[in-house]
Amino acid sequence: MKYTIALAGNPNSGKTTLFNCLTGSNLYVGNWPGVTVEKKEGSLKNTTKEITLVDLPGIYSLAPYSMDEIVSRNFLLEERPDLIINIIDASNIERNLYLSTQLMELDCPMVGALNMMDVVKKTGVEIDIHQMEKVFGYPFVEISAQKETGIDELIELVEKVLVDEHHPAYPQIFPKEMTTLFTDFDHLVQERYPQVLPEYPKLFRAIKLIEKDDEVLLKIHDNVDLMNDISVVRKKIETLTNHDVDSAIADYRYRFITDGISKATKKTNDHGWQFQ
Ligand code: BGO
Repeated sequence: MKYTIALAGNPNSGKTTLFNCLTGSNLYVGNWPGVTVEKKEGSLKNTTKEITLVDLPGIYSLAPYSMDEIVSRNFLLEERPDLIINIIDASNIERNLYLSTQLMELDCPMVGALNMMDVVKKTGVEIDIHQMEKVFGYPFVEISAQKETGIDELIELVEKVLVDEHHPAYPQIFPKEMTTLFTDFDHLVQERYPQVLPEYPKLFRAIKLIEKDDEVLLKIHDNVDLMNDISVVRKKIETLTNHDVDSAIADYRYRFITDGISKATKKTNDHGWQFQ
């Protein structure tokens, strides 16, 4: 059995360093089709399985604002890798987890590689990876790509998740009322517009339609009835949250992250005292 896995993360999270650790020198470098963005892929080393690792361009979100974001997102949506390794700069964990909340909506198995742990440990911050898994719904491993620590554990975890047929559902990021609006809207789309992006993961499709995502709008631009239905649900979100739709969605993502991080991390100060 051959597997394809994607390495996704923010710029400067240590993605290139990790990619080199995981593949060694056996890599193929080309361009993503139609664009001048570099595409790197290689075979995962230290495994008996046939696993190709595809390095996605570094991105902050799955919004289609840059060519890097479009390339990464199209790969994840169209190629549907067997697993995503989400590299997270753990010294900047909240910001990095913003992308992770969007990756969760793709409904693809995922492993979180908490990088820069050499830096984090020096600051006295401890991360409880079991609690992280409980909160975010996928397993994590602590690594330092630069010091090459935790790499074997990461490969072991990747192998384990790849063969695990039971891929648990990701937790709800949004409050109940918002989630209900998203799922009701998704049902409406499936019923009235079954031809609209049927291959997209449901929650991702609902949110991107509601956000009036540029790439998605290009695909449905002349569907006046759908645009009207989108306006109706946007109004409902604005009434519910008292915010515009984009801020409300981003705000809930950050609240979910902040809440999760407060449960899964603690800081030990120089004198050995612990406080949350
Ligand atoms: C420079 N720990 C530490 N401490 N640093 C790391 C780790 C880690 O686990 N992983 C990566 N880095 P990229 P993207 C640099 O290049 O892999 C460092 O964008 C420097 N360069 O070494 O390039 C890594 O692919 C001069 O740092 O990230 C690199 O995601 C002085 O994080 C940087 C200091 O890694 C980004 C650092 C000339």
